[in-house]
Amino acid sequence: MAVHPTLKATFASRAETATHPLTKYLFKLMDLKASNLCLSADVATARELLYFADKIGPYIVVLKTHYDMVSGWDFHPETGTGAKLASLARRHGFLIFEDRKFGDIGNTVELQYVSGSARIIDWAHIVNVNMVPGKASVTSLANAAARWLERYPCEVRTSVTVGTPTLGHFSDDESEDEPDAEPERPPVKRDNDGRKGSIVSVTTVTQRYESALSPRFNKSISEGDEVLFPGIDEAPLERGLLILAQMSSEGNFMNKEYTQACVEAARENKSFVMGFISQEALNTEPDDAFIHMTPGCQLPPDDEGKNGVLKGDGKGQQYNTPQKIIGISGADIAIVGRGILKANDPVEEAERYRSASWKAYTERVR
Ligand code: 5BU
Repeated sequence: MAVHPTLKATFASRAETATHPLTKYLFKLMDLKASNLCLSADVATARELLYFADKIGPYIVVLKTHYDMVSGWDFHPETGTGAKLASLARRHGFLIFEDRKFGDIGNTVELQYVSGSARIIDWAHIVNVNMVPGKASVTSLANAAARWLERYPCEVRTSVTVGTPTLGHFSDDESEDEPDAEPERPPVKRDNDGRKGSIVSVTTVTQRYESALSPRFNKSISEGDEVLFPGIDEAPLERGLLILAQMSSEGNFMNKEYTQACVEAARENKSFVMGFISQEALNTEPDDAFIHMTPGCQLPPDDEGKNGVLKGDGKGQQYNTPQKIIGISGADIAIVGRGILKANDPVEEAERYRSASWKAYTERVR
């Protein structure tokens, strides 16, 4: 079979032709940072997650999270863990990919994506879907992201209070909608003639529009706001999806038909789907320009056996080298977790993985 043109194209040229704004941005980032490495930040605490995001940030283009394995995750939309990660992402130039593997009916995945405590869509540029429930899970996530983006310039915040009104409820002063403002004295309502009236109980629904410049959108954490990597702009607001087309685990049930259905769903939703989590490149039609990220990646300690298959983790995970994943199977980004996190010097190891993955890419496109 003829080699697909994306396998020989540089990341810079793929940035030029990409139609998805986030894919375009990611290819630019890869070219600029000379990195096609994703850190899978599978750590137990939010403190470690932020530590690794900061230390390894300069070497990667994507930081992959599993927010539900992290204890101490702070869900505060403005100052919490997601907001802090988003700030580090801007500072070091990487995208956040929450490996949530949504896998339910459309209505449920939409809600899991945009609401709940985590509000994943607010801080994760990229998420992925396990397409077992069918194509509707993809279109529903796409619709949810489109609605989120439409509302982005002005978010309506609704607060409902039930009970005895406070002084603020009778005030004309707009600033009274400070949520935490304490009443100075007990509420007393006066009739038109100035006599004291009875204290009433009311339900108040307050809606206010919050500007896109609000800290909710992660722009107010000042310590992380400086851009350290020259030439990197703010990431576009558009969100992106990766379809889980193939898995790295031994004996998984994702067969050829399933993988092909994933490719079809991607082609049908190009404005939202950036590409795949897969074990090989899946671009086959001339128009296909999807990005591929591959987990199950480790390097032998001494760089030997580059093309060989490595020992698994004893829990079903199988590993291949960056050379095999990028150079032979045609993926674009290697996803590495424990290979970096468990090393004696994770920063040095991240550089070793970056360098090996980049070398495999440059040799592929040569
Ligand atoms: P490791 O420590 O490099 O084995 O971590 C791999 C990560 O990638 C981990 O977070 C997995 O949940 C994730 N992963 C995977 O290993 N294989 C897959 O097919 C998919 C995700 Br999809």
